[in-house]
Amino acid sequence: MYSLDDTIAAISTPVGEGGIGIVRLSGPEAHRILQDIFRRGRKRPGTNGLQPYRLAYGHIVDPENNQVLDEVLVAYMPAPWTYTRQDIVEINCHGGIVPLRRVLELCLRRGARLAGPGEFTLRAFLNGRIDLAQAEAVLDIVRAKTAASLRVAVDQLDGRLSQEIHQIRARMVDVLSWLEASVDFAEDEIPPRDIAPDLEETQKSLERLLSTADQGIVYRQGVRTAIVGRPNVGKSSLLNALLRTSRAIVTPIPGTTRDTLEETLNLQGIPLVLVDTAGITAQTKDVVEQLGIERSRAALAQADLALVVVDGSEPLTAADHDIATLLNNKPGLLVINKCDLPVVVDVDKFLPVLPRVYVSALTGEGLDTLESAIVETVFSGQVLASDALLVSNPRHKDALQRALDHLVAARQTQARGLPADFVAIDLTAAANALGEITGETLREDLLETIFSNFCIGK
Ligand SMILES: Nc1nc2c(ncn2[C@@H]2O[C@H](COP(=O)(O)OP(=O)(O)O)[C@@H](O)[C@H]2O)c(=O)[nH]1
Ligand SMILES: [Mg+2]
Repeated sequence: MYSLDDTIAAISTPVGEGGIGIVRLSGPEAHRILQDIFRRGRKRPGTNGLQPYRLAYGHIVDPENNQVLDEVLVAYMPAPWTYTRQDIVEINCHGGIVPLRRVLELCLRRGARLAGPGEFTLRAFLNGRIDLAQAEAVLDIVRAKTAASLRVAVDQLDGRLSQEIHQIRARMVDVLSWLEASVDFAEDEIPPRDIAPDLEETQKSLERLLSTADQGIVYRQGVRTAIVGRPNVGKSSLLNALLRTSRAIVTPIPGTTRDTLEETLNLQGIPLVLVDTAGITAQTKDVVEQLGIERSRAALAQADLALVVVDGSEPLTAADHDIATLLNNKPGLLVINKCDLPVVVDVDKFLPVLPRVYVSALTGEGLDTLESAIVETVFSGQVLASDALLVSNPRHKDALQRALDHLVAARQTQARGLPADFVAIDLTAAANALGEITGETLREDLLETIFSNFCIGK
């Protein structure tokens, strides 16, 4: 898959009907293939007079039977100033499935190979235009759910994270080269150096980056939030109130919601994936409702956060307590709904103890407080400045954590006065872990997993 010598082709726009759709080619044969299939008006066959980086109008024609496949605009972008640093051709077709497929098939018949998932971006990485963290940012930009998620991803594509990682790693490598010299040469041959401050400051830098990861990951991945509670407490009403739409069906009849329902809410930049669930009760004989309850339990198990809704106008019931036991230490908020009515519920009896918020899904009272309470819980009370560099990818967090562990080990080894080669072993491991983030330390299996998440054509 990682050969750079063949020419790859793919439909780079989403499949479906649209104004335009783009077939993209990258590789040494891209221009020749374009020459085979492009007609620039009747008098000027082929790509004659085609200017690089300019759109040109014409038709895609099958040279075997002279059949016109589509009326197009094409751009020819010669290496190295392109996305992949190879020759790139983009063919802007009409955005229907059939014209795009036929143009793509023609490119394949003329010698291109269908691109694998993310292969254009992979080539950009392998040709050194972007590093691994930047390649991952491309996918994050495509998938960004809120302006805040987009900001974090654009920062990463810009290389802010990579630079920081690169600097920390360069300092480690610098210490390493001194350590290795001190093993190889006699004491009077190399200048003495106290590496303790280097190690200490490197540790601080790693810890600082790591401390941003939880917030960054929230912006990138969102927070799955299950709205749970017994029937008729107002779960669906709460979902609608938070979304400010009437997305879920609300009735006074218990058991209205039979299936889980998902909607994403932008909560101060956090993509909050709200999951409305069927009311959990022990007694129902209705098969459909019973299945719904199974799904509710599953939704709760998969959620990052639970909004446990109780009816403030009624005493707690056995079903409320059942739900409490399902929580299982999951972060949660106790939402006391219907506070427009006289509050009679005794929430002190609700265990575990959760932060409480009084709301009325009917009047909207308390919704602001609920939203702030959610942000507070998600970020454990500490929100970083909006321009802070955030680590947003769990893979990066994991690599940073391993780098930190090895670095701490290196410091301990050094503090115990063990020989330089022992310190060097730990420090090498730390530098390697860090290098995995940018791809400076290359692992083939990593490339597989990262790029398999991309769509074809990216
Ligand atoms: N007074 C009052 N009634 C509410 C409130 N929220 C929901 N309800 C009513 O409670 C009933 C059940 O609401 P629903 O959202 O379907 O509850 P669910 O079964 O938990 O999803 C409906 O008649 C709603 O109009 C509220 O805040 N105040
Ligand atoms: Mg409901």
